[in-house]
Amino acid sequence: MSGAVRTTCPYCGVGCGVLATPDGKGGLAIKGDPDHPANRGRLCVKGAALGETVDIAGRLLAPRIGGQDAPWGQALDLIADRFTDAVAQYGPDSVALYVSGQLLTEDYYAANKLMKGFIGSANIDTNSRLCMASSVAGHRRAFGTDTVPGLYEDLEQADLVVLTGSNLAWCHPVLHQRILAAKAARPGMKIVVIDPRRTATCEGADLHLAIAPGADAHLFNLLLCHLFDTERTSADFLPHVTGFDAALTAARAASARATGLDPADLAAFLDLWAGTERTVTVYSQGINQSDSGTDKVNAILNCHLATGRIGRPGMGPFSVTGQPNAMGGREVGGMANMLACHLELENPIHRAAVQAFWTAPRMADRPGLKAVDMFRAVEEGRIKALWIIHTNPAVTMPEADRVARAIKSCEFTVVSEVWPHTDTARLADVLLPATAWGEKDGTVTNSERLISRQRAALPPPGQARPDWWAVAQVARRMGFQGFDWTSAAEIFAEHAALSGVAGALGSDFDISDLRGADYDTLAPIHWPQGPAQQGGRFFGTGRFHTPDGRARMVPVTAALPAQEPGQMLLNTGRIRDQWHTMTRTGLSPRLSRHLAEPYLELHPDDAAGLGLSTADLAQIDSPQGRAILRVMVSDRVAPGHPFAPIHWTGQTAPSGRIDALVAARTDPVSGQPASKSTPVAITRHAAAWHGYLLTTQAVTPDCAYWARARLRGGWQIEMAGDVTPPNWSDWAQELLGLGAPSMQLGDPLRGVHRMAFHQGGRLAAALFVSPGPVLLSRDHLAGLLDSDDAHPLAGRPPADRPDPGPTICACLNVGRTTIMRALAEGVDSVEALGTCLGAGSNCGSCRPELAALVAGHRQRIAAE
Ligand SMILES: Nc1nc2c(c(=O)[nH]1)N[C@H]1C(S)=C(S)[C@@H](COP(=O)(O)OP(=O)(O)OC[C@H]3O[C@@H](n4cnc5c(=O)[nH]c(N)nc54)[C@H](O)[C@@H]3O)O[C@H]1N2
Ligand SMILES: Nc1nc2c(c(=O)[nH]1)N[C@H]1C(S)=C(S)[C@@H](COP(=O)(O)OP(=O)(O)OC[C@H]3O[C@@H](n4cnc5c(=O)[nH]c(N)nc54)[C@H](O)[C@@H]3O)O[C@H]1N2
Ligand code: SF4
Ligand SMILES: [Mo]
Repeated sequence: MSGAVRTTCPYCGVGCGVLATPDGKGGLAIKGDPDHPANRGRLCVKGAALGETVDIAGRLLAPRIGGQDAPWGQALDLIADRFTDAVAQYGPDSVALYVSGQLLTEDYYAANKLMKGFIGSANIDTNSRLCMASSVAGHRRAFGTDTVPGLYEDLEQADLVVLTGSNLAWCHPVLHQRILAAKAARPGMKIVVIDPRRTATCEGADLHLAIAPGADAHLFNLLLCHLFDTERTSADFLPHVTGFDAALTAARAASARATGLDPADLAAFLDLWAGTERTVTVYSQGINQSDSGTDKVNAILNCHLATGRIGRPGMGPFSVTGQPNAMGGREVGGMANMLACHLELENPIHRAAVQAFWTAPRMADRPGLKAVDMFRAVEEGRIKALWIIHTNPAVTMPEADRVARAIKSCEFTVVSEVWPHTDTARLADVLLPATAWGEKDGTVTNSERLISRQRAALPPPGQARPDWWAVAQVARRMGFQGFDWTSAAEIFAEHAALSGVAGALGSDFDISDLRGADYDTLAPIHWPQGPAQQGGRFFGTGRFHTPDGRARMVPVTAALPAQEPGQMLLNTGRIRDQWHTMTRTGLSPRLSRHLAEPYLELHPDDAAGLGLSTADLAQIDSPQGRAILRVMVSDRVAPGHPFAPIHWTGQTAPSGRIDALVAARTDPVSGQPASKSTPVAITRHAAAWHGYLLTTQAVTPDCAYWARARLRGGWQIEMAGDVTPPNWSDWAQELLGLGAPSMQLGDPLRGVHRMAFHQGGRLAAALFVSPGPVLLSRDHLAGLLDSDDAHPLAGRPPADRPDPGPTICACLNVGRTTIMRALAEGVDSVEALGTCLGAGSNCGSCRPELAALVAGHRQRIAAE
């Protein structure tokens, strides 16, 4: 492929290599990089759709002060003045940076250096606090350092892969596909999924343990006892470990009943784990996002340490990172309780070394505010100037309404963004336009410590500048030396050099061999790359970064989330085709088809008790706030433990903002919020009317509930209101700014109205209103804007064009009904569906869902 730029996907921590080829018109053709070790050419549906997200229409293209475009110089001077004034008047701790695991390492390095070495406060925290903090804290307690010991190939070499609190099939799809491919090649390999929900990851697994919410420490403590009782602990490795007896004593208090598991399943799991030397335990947010997340991490690490299953091929604990550069952020020390290069903020020798390297005037010498505390300090007026870079906390922080109010009330807020209208950007005093993926240069580190380059394939639009550049400019204007870099390459070289200083002090993070590497051509490479070690695994030899060189087992008192009898605990998480607040994936029509509306997945028993059915609207209340969500009744969730995705915002569905409900309850060690178990009350939201609107313009209706999703040719908006407008045609005309409807149909007495609006012979809008949920096929309606259907108000497809049903395969646009029809006609495997329909044959992200449909069909046939 000529002209292809070799770069890295900006979404999840798998860190897939991407070949991006400019089409000369501002667009990019996207392919997986066959030479990248993380993905070998594969991409999931989000990565494959990257080309649909690079359009610059609507981008923030110039700095704005108070909503008005302003020159960069003026914006930077203002920021430097306000930060300098606050520090002079109220001290260094009166300012704060809130940054992101999506920053490139170079951006992150610059921000951390400014704050910790020059402003002299550690008030820099990151959305990784909501994400990886419990893993980081657990690693540090056990290993003395925040180190992921293993490599992705361990997941392929293992005989047992345990996935707990991880929906890998949707959240790390390419890594999940690598595991499934390894199992297909070696069917003896076993996969166990531990999750209160039956997720897509359970397809292809040998065992699903639908654990009681929050009971993982009980389970892993039971496992530790079982390992001891069956003499599976490692006599060779235990001399490298301290704390075994105390950990075992604490583990004895664990309760099998608390896990909620069937005793036979529990026993099968304990025996399988105990009897399989090559075991990898993968975990993510179902473990981390808990008010005892750090303990849960250590309960897992304890089992691997007790058996010595760590740092050798095919075995080890494996915390998968969520964001593309969550790991890079940990390397630069971008959290409020870290220094740089895995050095410790509280260690005077470490501080002095970094200070000397930076020639820093004023080093922070104690931890700064962690995310939740930081926004509390903002609320209380203790933070006078706040700079938010590459994250959307008004949506994604727990107690999001409160956080949004706090940001709004802050005396001076800067937001670095690519869009001007995100929920957070709207609250800023100064907006700085950042270059986006596709336009910027730097490095990211994935979950297996693999450093890859992101390379620009497109020119920066307007006045957009890299995030590191804005930080360096502000630093210089504050009078600081050491920020005169002219490229990301120079920052990387400085970071690599500092890591050599750290390595000499015993840090595991040493990439000093890369100091002189050719940045432009740098191929993906595992850290460490220093005199002590080049790549590979950690801890296999039993040497750890603790004072005595031994790993520490931690006594864990297993807890359960607080819950009143009968109270529902709301679980939250991700869906397959959207990334966080959808500011990028939401631009792609095909990514918007899989699940186009915020929803509440509710067990049939709960739904029956509440009198709710699929497609109804539910109101969810917690002491923090309220949401209204579409009900999806499903036995994939457990009774009392409904699930809602996190992706909707004030821009896409104002009443679907899940973090408005979530309490800022945090883990005492890591400060990470518990986002998976919020006590809530659920009731029916009895709307007076429901509507479905197709429109070529992104209009904003004024009603109790709406949710907007991108379609080919425009948008769809689901709506519901408490007050019925006196005249629907007038209502629609006002909302759409269009003339009279070109077609009308309906039964006004029954509250059913349908109307279409044409412009230049094309359908410009169509509205469907009914007193209850609009039960017409979305997959038919959603295609109308893009079609020449002469009867758009019929609400069903013409006889010669069968309705495809809800989208399953977003790449080739294959719907559920089409798939079910093929199954009925005798197609009987995922592979065969790929051959005859194309479904699942491109990125493969939908293969778990296809497998579920095939399995369901086989069961029905067997039962007949
Ligand atoms: N499609 C997509 N992929 C993404 C992202 C995205 O936004 N969209 N974001 C990325 C980021 S930043 C992150 S951090 C990762 C997150 O990746 P994951 O951690 O895999 O994703 P989540 O959906 O947050 O939660 C994982 C699972 O934890 C389960 N869970 C809840 N409570 C418990 C419990 O008590 N015990 C156990 N064992 N499980 C529990 C939930 O039911 C859920 O299925 O995904 C990354 N990848
Ligand atoms: N209830 C609940 N809440 C959660 C979670 C959960 O599971 N449940 N998960 C938590 C986790 S793990 C995470 S990681 C967070 C994620 O939460 P956030 O980080 O807040 O979500 P994003 O949508 O990724 O925000 C990134 C922002 O950066 C902007 N952006 C894109 N590119 C650039 C760029 O190059 N430069 C700059 N300056 N800006 C850019 C995007 O437009 C977007 O507004 O959410 C957390 N919140
Ligand atoms: S698995 Fe998908 S989202 Fe994650 S890095 Fe690869 S292509 Fe990007
Ligand atoms: Mo995350």
